[in-house]
Amino acid sequence: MKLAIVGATGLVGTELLKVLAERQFPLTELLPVASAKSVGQLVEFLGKKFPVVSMDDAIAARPDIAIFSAGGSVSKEHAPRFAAVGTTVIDNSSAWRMDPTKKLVVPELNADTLTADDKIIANPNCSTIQLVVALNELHKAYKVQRIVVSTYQSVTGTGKKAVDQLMEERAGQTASNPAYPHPIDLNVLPHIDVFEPNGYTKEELKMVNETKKIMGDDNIRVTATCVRIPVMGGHSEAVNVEFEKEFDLAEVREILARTPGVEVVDDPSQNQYPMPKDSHGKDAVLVGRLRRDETQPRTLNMWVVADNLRKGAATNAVQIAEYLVGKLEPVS
Ligand code: 11C
Repeated sequence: MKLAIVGATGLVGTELLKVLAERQFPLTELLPVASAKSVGQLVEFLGKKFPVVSMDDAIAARPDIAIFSAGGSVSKEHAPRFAAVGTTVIDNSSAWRMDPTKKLVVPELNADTLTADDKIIANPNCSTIQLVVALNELHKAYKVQRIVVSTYQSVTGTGKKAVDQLMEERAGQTASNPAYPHPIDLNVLPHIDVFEPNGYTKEELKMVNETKKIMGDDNIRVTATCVRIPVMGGHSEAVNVEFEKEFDLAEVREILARTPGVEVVDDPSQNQYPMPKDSHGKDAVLVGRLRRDETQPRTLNMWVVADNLRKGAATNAVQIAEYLVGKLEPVS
């Protein structure tokens, strides 16, 4: 596989290189792509140095797969250019997710819908991915009717500028180039992405719409409040989920214990529950604090944590690429 990484020098791009190396992805050639000012800079992969190339040079090289993590406008402009030369694009931005002609893929749920004709494949938002991985097998058993989710999201979801803001504020300085409209250290911002006319943020609407698309059920009702917290890596979610069928809590634990991509961490007697610091570098979605919502029937409360740069972005994209290995015709 000849592979291009668009946005190779960003936080997700760097994590992508780590995940590809760890999982021994069958690479024959690596084409790191970044903005014009980074062209020629060297990117290290498995002990070797690879020069960053321009978008045009990467397209001319006709890679088999291009993984994009460079924002929506870059994807909108350049993903179709890769697709036109036969490259399969796996896109981490929100550009194509709700396009009805594009698949929105979390491999544990729906990789089997992919065909060699899918030339632009959308990778969901990080906070959606961990939610649907946790709910997938429970949905099969009890059918999800309604989800109320509140998120506690790490600054790494915003990118390097936000990481710098947090670190500068923590060092007692005023951030030189802040990512947020308010301080983030010692603070909590109920504001992720831009506000829409209905009062929700785009991040909240992503959780609503992407969840229904990935789970293949428009009848699932989802409402979300997305919040940024001063945490360095790992998104957390308080999830209240109402099912159509009655459930048994012990059975819920058993189902989660065998759900692909999930690790149950739930022993309150030992203060064991998922925490973002324990998710770092892991691909699993950690689930705990399992308990009934005692205010209404057939409703479960749980706490879901994942490394947003891994399963929320890089690992999910690499899993999609792995699924495609052996299924794509070589491009050149
Ligand atoms: C965050 N979830 O934590 C966002 C980052 O639509 O891919 C990813 C944004 C997206 O800020």
